[in-house]
Amino acid sequence: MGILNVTPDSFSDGGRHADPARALEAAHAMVADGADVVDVGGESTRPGSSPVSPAVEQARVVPVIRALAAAGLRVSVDTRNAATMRAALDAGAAIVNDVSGLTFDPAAAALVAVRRCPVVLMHMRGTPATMSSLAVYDDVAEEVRAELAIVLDRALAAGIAPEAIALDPGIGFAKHAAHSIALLRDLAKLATLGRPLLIGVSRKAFVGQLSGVAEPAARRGGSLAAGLFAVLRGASILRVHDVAETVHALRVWHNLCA
Ligand code: HH2
Repeated sequence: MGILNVTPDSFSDGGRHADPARALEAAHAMVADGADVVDVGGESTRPGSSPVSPAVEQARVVPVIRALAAAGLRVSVDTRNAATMRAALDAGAAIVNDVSGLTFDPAAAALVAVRRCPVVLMHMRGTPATMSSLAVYDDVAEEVRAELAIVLDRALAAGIAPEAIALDPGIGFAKHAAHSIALLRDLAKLATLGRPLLIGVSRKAFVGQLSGVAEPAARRGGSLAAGLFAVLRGASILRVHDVAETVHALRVWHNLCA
């Protein structure tokens, strides 16, 4: 899954794809490089970020999604807002990716159930503005597993088919670096929930901390190492900025493992 943030303020690629023509070019390049899905987001959810209105979010993502879908690309929409999910699906998005696990907007779960689209349910606590203060765990893998199980049950109760759901522990969301590291080491615990796991480690703070690289865009090597480690521990989908490098690394990895 290639990341396409159509935002002015995302933590590593903010402002790069604000112009729709550049966004389309970047998305086509990701697919040519081997991405199966392009994840389009119009709201930064980095720690401490402020929310944008669904209207602003839609003005950013809908034209881009419409153009990408018309060109035959498989698009997911990265949003917490049901109105944006609806507008994105109407514009041709195929997948919903919600960092709140369909808990932020009370209308979201029913919408996804009715539209029968695949959905990524991610774990977080609070909102991007409050989540850092909620990163308190005794056993992070156990607690994230238990909280994701509740999110999964709610989605199933809303009528979403189990086979439409992928789960994501939310690396960096209400997790300090030590929590993200412990979660990746213990990813097998989340696999017991019985759904495919999506992991987003790309350029995140713990990668910077472990590699000693402060600038997010320069964390490519560390991101590749963390992504391969996540696959080794059971991840099925990697959400990444650097598609070509990730695809090359995965090809070498799979061939060596074969
Ligand atoms: N991470 C980000 C955004 N959306 N969705 C899923 N499922 N998993 C993630 O780990 C995830 C996500 C944050 O990264 P990014 O989009 O690069 O930055 P920003 O939120 O600043 O736009």
